[in-house]
Amino acid sequence: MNRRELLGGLSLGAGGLLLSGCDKLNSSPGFRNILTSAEQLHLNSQRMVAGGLAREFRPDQMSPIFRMNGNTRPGSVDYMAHATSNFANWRLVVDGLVARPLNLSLHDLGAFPQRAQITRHDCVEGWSAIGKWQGAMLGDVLKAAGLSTRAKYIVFHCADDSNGKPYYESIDLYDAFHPQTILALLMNDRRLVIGHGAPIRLRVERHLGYKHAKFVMRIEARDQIDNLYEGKGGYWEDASDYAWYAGI
Ligand SMILES: Nc1nc2c(c(=O)[nH]1)N[C@H]1C(S)=C(S)[C@@H](COP(=O)(O)O)O[C@H]1N2
Ligand SMILES: [Mo]
Repeated sequence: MNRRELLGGLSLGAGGLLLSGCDKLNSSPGFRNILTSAEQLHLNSQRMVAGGLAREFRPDQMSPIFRMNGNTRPGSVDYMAHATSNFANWRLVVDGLVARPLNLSLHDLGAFPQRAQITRHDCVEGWSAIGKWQGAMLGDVLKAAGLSTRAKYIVFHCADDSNGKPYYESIDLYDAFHPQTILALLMNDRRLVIGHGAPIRLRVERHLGYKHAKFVMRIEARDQIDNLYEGKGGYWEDASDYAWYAGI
């Protein structure tokens, strides 16, 4: 599929922030349920900060070593087959509340405008690292799929699981259309290695490490997340009461 076919004649903006949609989201009952009142305050104050962009660093500030953390190699037969064939037949599914569900190859994702950013990753376990990430802006992919006005959350379904529970994460539309929210294909100018989430991983800057879903296989647009798995919006949110809005 070339880019023109993919976008179906849509005009893509610059991936601008959905500032006007934000108030609407914050006041909807489903949205409030998922946040504690402290998280809601944190979300509001962080988003009022000018521009709302995460700090970007210079190439000479990149960490010489970037740890791998959490799951570093999904064990499913399906994923292992993709890894063996270097992800040639891998497809990203984009579905749920969209007008045009998509099946995107790595080549298709590479045909979207690419954004590169050097940012700091902060893990709750107490380590940070600065790395360079490049990939398609999630907002552009969602526009290509014709995101429904009913969608409130974007869910990332991953290839790995822990203790039989699939890894997943979710974000709201503000973060989904944030210009620094990308589906990273490259890390430090190379194809993502398996340990860091090959073939693609989410970068949702200004959030803690666990929100940056690795091994993303499917992106689903939903109007609710409290009816998914254990209802907290992510693997760690369900497992350990980690905050859903993990802003930093
Ligand atoms: N699919 C998946 N994504 C994941 C994890 C995981 O175990 N599985 N771990 C998270 C955590 S806690 C962190 S800190 C980062 C680690 O990313 P890295 O391995 O590239 O350092 O990935 C996050 N995304
Ligand atoms: Mo982490």
